[in-house]
Amino acid sequence: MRKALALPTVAIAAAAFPLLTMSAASAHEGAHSYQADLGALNSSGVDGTGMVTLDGNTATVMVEATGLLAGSPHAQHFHIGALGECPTDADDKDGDGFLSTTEGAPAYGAIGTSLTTTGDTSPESGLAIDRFPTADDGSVSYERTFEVSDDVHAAFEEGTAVLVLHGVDKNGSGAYDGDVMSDLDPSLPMEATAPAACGSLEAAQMGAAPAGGAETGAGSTAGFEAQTAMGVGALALAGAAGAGAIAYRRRQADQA
Ligand SMILES: [Cu+2]
Repeated sequence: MRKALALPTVAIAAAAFPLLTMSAASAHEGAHSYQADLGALNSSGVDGTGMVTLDGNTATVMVEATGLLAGSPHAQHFHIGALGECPTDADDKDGDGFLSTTEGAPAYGAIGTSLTTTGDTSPESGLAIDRFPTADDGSVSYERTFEVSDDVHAAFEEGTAVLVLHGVDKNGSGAYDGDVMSDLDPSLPMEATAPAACGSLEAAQMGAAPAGGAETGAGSTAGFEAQTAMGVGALALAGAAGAGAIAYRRRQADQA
C-alpha cells in the first residue's frame, strides 16, 4: 500500500521538475536582442528595420520595410558565415548592372535562415517565393517566432548575422523581368532574387524600447511556465490525496 502511494508521487515530481529547471535556466541566460538598420542595394530605395530577440535558439523576428516592389514577393534571409557586413553596388564584379546575391556573399555570407511566413525556415526554403511576404503596398511588416539552428545562433553572438531582403524592380517596369537572369535560379529574372536591402544584425542598445519590451515578455513567459508547472503538480497531488481519501472512506464503509 505504501509503495503504491509512493510511485505516483515520484512521477509527479519528475514531471514538474524539468519545467522548473528549464525556466530557471532561461531566466539566468536571458534573451538577447539584435537590430538591423536596412540600407538599399541595387538602387531599390528600400528603407527599414529588422529586430530579432533570441532566447536560446528561439527567435522572434520582426521586419518592417518600405519602398519595395508592390504586389511582389520578397525573399528575406539571415545570411551568415562571412564578414557580417553589407556589400555595396560597386561589388557588381561581372558588370551586369546588378549586385547579385552571389556577388554580395563575400560580405554577408550564405543563407542561414529563410524568413518565411509559414513552414520550413532552413536555407532549403531560400527561394520558396510562395512563402515569403508580398509587399502589397510596397511595404512589408513581418513577425514570426521559430527555432534557428546552432550555427545561426552562433553567428548572432559573433556579430556575423546579416538581414537581407531580395527582389528589386531595377528597370522600373512594375514587375520582376528583364534580360538578366538570376545567378541563383536561371529560370527567374535577376530582379526577383537580387538583394534590395541589407543590414548587419547588431546587439541592441540597452534601454532601446523594442529590445526591453521583448526581454520583459520573455521573462513573464518563463514565470508563467513555472507557475503552470507548479499548478499542475499541486492539482495532481490534490487529486491523488482526494482519491486516497475516497478509497479510505470506502474501506471504512465496507468494514462498517
Ligand atoms: Cu538572402
